[in-house]
Amino acid sequence: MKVKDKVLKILNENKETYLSGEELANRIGVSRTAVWKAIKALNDEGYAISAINKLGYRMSKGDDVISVTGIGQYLPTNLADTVKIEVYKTITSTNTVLKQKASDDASEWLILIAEEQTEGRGRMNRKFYSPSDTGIYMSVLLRPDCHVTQALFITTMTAVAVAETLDEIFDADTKIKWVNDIYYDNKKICGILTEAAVNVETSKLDYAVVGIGINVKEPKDNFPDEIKDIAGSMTGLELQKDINDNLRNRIVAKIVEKMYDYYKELNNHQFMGKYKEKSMLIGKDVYILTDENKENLHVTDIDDEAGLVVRHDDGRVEHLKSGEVSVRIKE
Ligand code: BT5
Repeated sequence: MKVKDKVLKILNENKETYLSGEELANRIGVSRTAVWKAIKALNDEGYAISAINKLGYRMSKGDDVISVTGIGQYLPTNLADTVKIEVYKTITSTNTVLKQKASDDASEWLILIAEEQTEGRGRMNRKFYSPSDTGIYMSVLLRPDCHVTQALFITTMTAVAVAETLDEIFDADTKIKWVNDIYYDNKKICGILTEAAVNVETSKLDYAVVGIGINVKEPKDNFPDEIKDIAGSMTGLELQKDINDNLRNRIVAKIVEKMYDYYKELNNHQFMGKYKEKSMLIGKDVYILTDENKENLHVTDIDDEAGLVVRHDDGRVEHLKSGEVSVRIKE
């Protein structure tokens, strides 16, 4: 562990308490200058560590800055050597930048995370609103040995990992809306965008970049008008349950841990059982967004290819493919 990590750990364990530079130095076994440098580096990462002459250093309760060090403290030790994380204060789009790094031969499990995106994207170049300090915008680089037709399962395994993480941390019951959205309290709180490069000779994936955008807290300026009716956040729950401390670092670490586990099931899709259990659509009446007549379709299942199985009013059964259609629940 680096000095910086050790300082952060001790301050985290002693929130609201001043610890002198000398005490920190003695506990870690380094010089006071090394402690001072570590504090400076942490402040540069965005931690608000207060320093008062004669009293020392203190971390306030409720600190929630995304940082490599902060995430590292919650990642299982077996992942420490595999996962490489980079955190940015602001970025165009973690997916865009990671795709560039992937083309430049970056290794699997490189993860980019940003506090803010200026060009956050959804599918088909739709905008993903990514304001600073309240969300998590992250992209994970994977290099699975799988056929391009299996790429959709990267999205579904990620949806399960994110939904379960939020459920565990917030003690909530989130729902997965086929195929790439996560809802809480009937509002979209997360979207997933998987982009892949294919080797044309083998039809296998060269890489996949999985982008995850989560509205953890309500944006400071609220959601823009065009999405205010559909977008939501986990706001309130973190305060109610007093879990704001390191909240986003914990969420990121748990998502990565779960993704790592589900990734082992990428070829046998075992996680699809959980995907179905958390489905928001199974059992509901929906219509296809582009259908002017809004024909009533009853969702009966999600099939082995992650298609949505729907029954028309005349009894006909159809398997809808994601990417081709978007559906809405009938009110
Ligand atoms: C998505 O697309 O929801 C995928 C979003 C993926 C975002 C992540 S963030 C990290 C990485 N870097 C990126 O640039 N992207 C990924 P889609 O299903 O097409 O939904 C887009 C629609 O969601 C928009 O047209 C809006 O209606 C709505 N929307 C936009 N911003 C939102 C937000 N913050 N929360 C909820 N809904 C939003």
